[in-house]
Amino acid sequence: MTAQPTLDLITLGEGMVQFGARTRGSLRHVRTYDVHAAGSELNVAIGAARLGLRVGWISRLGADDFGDLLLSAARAEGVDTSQVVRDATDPTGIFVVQRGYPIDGHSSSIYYRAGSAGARLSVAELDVDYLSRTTIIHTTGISLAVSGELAEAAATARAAAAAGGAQRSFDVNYRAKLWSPDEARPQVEAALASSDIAFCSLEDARALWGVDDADAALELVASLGPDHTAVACGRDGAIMLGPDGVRVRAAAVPTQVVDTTGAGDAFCATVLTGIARDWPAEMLLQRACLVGSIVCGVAGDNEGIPTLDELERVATNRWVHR
Ligand code: KDG
Repeated sequence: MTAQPTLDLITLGEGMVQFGARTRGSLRHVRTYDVHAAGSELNVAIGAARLGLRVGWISRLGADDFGDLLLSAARAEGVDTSQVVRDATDPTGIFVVQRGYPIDGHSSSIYYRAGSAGARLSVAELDVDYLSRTTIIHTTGISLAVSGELAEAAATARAAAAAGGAQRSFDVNYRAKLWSPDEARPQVEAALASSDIAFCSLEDARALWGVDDADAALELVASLGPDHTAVACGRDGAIMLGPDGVRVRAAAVPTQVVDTTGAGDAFCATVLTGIARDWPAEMLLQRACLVGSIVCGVAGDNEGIPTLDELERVATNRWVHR
């Protein structure tokens, strides 16, 4: 007998605490920080849960206060954390966001994640039965870059979920601070080739394949095999190709940008929610761009992701201000 899926989505990857500088400028001179729960795959888990999916997050955290912070953040959103392992030895990873310096309008992430608990997720810690009970599994290129152990765990988890009938989702999420384009390209291409749903920002396509045009990026990624391919282009919106071969486009929603970190994850969370809930393609992409832009207007990676009810009220002009 085939077990019925009990989750709509599982994400797997390292959670991190973000220290976001409150002021612009070099970190040498920053004295105050806001603290946020972050990490790409945790952001996607939180976002999709807020949008109404049943979500599980697989990860490893230090047995420290920052690990408690991330666990509480996931649980507060209703994300199932039964598969999060605590590590008594290694710490939870953190990163610091420097703003508007030295390039106006741009943030830089400074990682303190070497030797973190999250990098040590091993195949032996995966529960195959849990993995076989989801409709979608989502991982990113960050896990491929962080450690061989985490990369292997991600690949094994994807295969186990697929064996149970899940769709495999992958976001390229290229991080130049973690590996070079030449190191990343073959691994990213292999992951895309074994994915049903693929995400690649135009920025990532430029870094990995030197592609400058959104349609060319979409065609390149789609040619590797996924049924659904989405390319997010920041202020220029997004395009998506579905299994029916139809290409849809959506414009970005102008916003006063506070912090773009996490916008790509919010976009992914919305697309995955739309796929899980069978939203029509155009509506799905418009909603994903809208959520991405709302997140850009709020500090933190995932705090700006709306609930499904909020999203619908904004998208259909039914938001009541007072
Ligand atoms: O997408 C946002 C992430 O980049 C951030 O939360 C930190 O996971 C992170 C990473 O590895 O860059």
